[in-house]
Amino acid sequence: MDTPRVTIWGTGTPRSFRPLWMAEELGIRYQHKPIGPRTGETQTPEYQQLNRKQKIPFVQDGDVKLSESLAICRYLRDKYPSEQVLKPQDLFTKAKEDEWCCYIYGELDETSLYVMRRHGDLSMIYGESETTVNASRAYAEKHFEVVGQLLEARTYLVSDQFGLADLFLMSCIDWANAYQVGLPDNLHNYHAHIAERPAYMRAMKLNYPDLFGGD
Ligand SMILES: N[C@@H](CCC(=O)N[C@@H](CS)C(=O)NCC(=O)O)C(=O)O
Repeated sequence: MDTPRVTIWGTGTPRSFRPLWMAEELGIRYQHKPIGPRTGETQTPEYQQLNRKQKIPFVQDGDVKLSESLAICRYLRDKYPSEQVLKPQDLFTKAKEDEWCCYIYGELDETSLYVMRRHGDLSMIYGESETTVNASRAYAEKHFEVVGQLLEARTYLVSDQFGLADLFLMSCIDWANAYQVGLPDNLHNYHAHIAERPAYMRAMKLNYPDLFGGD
């Protein structure tokens, strides 16, 4: 079989999980390069040629080279659409999806969970601060409440189909569970329902092989 056109770099983090899950949902043929953060693999001259930011995830599709998990997932979804994943068609649905993705990425990922990571797990680099970790946990809980309230009346975040915003929220719920962030009950139910998707489990095994016996 010929080499797949799409290559996805990255493993082991909620950010690297997202493109893998999206690719699995869409049924794309791709090559996975499971390089991890802070292993030296993002600092090699070859990788820096691809991504000056020295970060994962990263995707190459022919001439297209992309970093940023949200940009990558949206690109893959739009380039290789599948009935498995919502592809908003009208301006309103596009705007609502954008709103939820920005909120989840900005408030849950970057402002809360990653700050907890920086001053918890990565405190040898960024400095230890229990105060910051606790304040970020409280901030995350406040914003998970908002999402939980919306999901009391619906199955998916946008429209009536699994989509990009759900994929991002799911990755943040996994992350929150690992960090003992308190979540509303209905978010646990939402998570359990979506986690039944076969593509989610395939991507989990690829991204967190150590949790699944290395297969
Ligand atoms: N905003 C980026 C964040 C990417 C990012 O920070 N990746 C981390 C792992 S979660 C990384 O590659 N760190 C490597 C390093 O800092 O050496 C995204 O969503 O893709």
